[in-house]
Amino acid sequence: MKYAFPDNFWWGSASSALQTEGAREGETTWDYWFAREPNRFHNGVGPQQTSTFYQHWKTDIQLLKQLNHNSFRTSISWARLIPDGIGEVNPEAVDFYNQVIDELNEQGITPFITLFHFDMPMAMQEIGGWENRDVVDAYARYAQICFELFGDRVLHWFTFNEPIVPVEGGYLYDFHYPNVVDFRRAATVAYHTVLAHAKAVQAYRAGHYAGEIGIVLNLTPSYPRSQNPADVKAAHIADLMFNRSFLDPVLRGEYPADLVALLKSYDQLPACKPEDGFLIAEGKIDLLGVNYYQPRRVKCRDSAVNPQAPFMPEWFFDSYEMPGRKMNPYRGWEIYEPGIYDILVNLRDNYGNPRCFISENGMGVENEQRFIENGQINDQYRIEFISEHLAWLHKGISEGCNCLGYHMWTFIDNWSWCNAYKNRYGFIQLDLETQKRTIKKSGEWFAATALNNSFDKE
Ligand code: BGP
Repeated sequence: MKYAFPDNFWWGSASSALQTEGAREGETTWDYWFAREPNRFHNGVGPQQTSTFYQHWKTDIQLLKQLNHNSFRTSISWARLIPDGIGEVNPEAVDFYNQVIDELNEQGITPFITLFHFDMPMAMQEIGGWENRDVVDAYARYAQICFELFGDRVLHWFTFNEPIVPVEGGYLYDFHYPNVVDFRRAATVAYHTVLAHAKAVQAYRAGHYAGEIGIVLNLTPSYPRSQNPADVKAAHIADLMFNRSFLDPVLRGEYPADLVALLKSYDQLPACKPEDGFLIAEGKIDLLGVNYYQPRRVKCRDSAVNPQAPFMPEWFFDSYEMPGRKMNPYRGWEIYEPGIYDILVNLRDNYGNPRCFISENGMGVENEQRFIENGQINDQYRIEFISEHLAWLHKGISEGCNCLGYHMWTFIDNWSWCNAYKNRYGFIQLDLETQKRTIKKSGEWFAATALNNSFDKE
């Protein structure tokens, strides 16, 4: 069967500043944490060892062109642009981002720009990070500076990439700095992130810039083990906590009432100001980026909660390992292609069918060198992964879902948070020693699909 996509469908990939650019003047929480606990990072490889986009941006954009990208998302590094988070703008950073943006546009690759992709400037973390409302204001200033500097040529802005991840990693589950385990502080961080998002949207509207503004959320559809009411309730609470805590404010302009009631009953609500509600209502977006990697399967808890243990989302559900599930063993994530369709249908039916696109989808694989044939990685598994997700996405579009594009994670193999270079995601293989780039089979497949705006599959 031929899967054809609508005209002007966005074909591309995503990356982020910290994972690709390399050394910069302003320190982030990642540099700070790595200097103190390198053992937390796979093979002790830290955020300095990247794919050196700062040096190779021009030839890398040539490679994007070779992959027939018509769009590409990366982020601006707040710490590079404003090293102390709040003070002077670094003119070298302005030059760098201007060159990248101009070159992308010149090559016919529409730049999609994220303002914050997990990379908190250390100077901002030192005053409390997202727990401090002053950081919300500093972020809003940074966003406004970006709109002023680049808003004439960047027409698709994203305030945050996966804002729940720094909440989970930094304040619940110990995989980002500052390694706090405290739900109320996590809720405060999440809440302030929503306020920061809304302030940036407000500034964007006030400036009457030419483009549109949105956010990128990692949506994990919550599937209950069964239709038993206890399992259904468990899935509903997981959905409230992990999806709707951001999805509802940015699309509906308010939090789900049952999430607020639940957190209130456990005394976990962050401190709110009366005017916050108006601000959040103004944070509604034009475009939603959806990152989809894995579903979340849950069941009701089998055991009682230990009342001495810290309050956690898992007080309300257990994770459920569905027999026969397909796994990506390297990352430990389930692969469930229909999830992409379920997300789009949920957006269509419950959120007014917003303009959206798949902003990340991907498969990290360890030791890909074993698949080298005639000097090229033959990553047939990745081609299957993409085409099966695209088939479900296509079904969603044919049923009226407003999905405008598909971006893969990622372009060139890049540094990943605590996993460093363990799992490779790229269309292009990176030789860490030489920095040589070699297009994988999946890159060729994607280039052909983007060119034809379609692909064939049984
Ligand atoms: C997303 C992030 C990316 C990227 C990707 C792959 O959550 O937006 O930055 O890293 O996941 O995940 P990982 O690198 O953890 O394997």
